Amino acid sequence: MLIKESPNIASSEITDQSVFKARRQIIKAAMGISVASMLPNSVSATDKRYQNIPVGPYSQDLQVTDFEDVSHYTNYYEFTTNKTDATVLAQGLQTSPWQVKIDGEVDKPGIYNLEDILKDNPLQQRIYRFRCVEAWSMVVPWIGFPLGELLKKFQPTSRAKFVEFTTLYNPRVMIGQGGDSLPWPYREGLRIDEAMHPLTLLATGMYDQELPKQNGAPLRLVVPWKYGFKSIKAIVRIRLLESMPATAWNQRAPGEYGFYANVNPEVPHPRWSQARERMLGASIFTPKRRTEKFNGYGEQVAALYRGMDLKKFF
Ligand SMILES: Nc1nc2c(c(=O)[nH]1)N[C@H]1C(S)=C(S)[C@@H](COP(=O)(O)O)O[C@H]1N2
Ligand SMILES: [Mo]
Repeated sequence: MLIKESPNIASSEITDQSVFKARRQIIKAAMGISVASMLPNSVSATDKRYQNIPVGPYSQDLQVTDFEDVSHYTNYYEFTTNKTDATVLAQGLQTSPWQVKIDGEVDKPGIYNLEDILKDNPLQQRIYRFRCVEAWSMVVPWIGFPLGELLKKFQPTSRAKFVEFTTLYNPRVMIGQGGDSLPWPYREGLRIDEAMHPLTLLATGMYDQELPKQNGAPLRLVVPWKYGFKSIKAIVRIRLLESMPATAWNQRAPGEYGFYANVNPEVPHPRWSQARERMLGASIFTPKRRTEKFNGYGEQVAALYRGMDLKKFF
């Protein structure tokens, strides 16, 4: 049973990716200008563009990965375990209107319209590195706001020690939810100090536009020092808890995916090394990048884990 794609087959993935790109170009050429121009719009570019979004703190001056690579190679098991098919399948998801339930250990629980949440939380752009546990990585200009700012508005109680996030459950549209690749709905969690950390974002966009559906529209988490599976997509519920929540990947394979999941090149995944990463869009001749501890954000976050055995808390 496939649990997660091992980078051992990365070369065939790369081939798939370049074949896919070439195929798209051929399709576009064959269809002529008018229909071809509709193709990228329907699956990647969205109609809502963001303008003049200020650059927020912690944004890094890095060369970003091509939008085409980020939006055509996604992990979205609610639709499929196939990274390129998710691009098309996710288009069936209706992302507006959208509501988010905020409950548990907060003084102001409720069901809030995303529109209203956005009125109170001004957007910023942050360029961050993103590292998947499958040993590929990218650099993405996210648009979003700090999760901590949002949480403060709902006034967590003194018992709030963890935050649980839940993805939409709608197997009629999210056809992968009819299968058992993961326990549904997808759930993730953070410790409260991780959630309040100013690096942690809720994103609504990337590359000056709304998030493409396959990248987690209309609202996803971005935790840049943790493996990508923590960055849950299409969030419908945020619940504050006194005890550590169960998470989908940990339930699926507890020996492989821990709750903390901090990027750590020194701790291999049981089935492959985490020492290096393939950067999306890089040619197959480009050497892999050396993975950094905490994905390069150690200066900001290492103190959160003082006293913990990082070898154990993978
Ligand atoms: N709901 C949900 N969130 C998810 C996933 C998923 O399958 N479902 N995949 C995770 C994994 S494994 C990764 S690496 C990132 C990928 O984000 P991207 O597809 O935008 O690159 O999303 C994460 N969030
Ligand atoms: Mo991932």
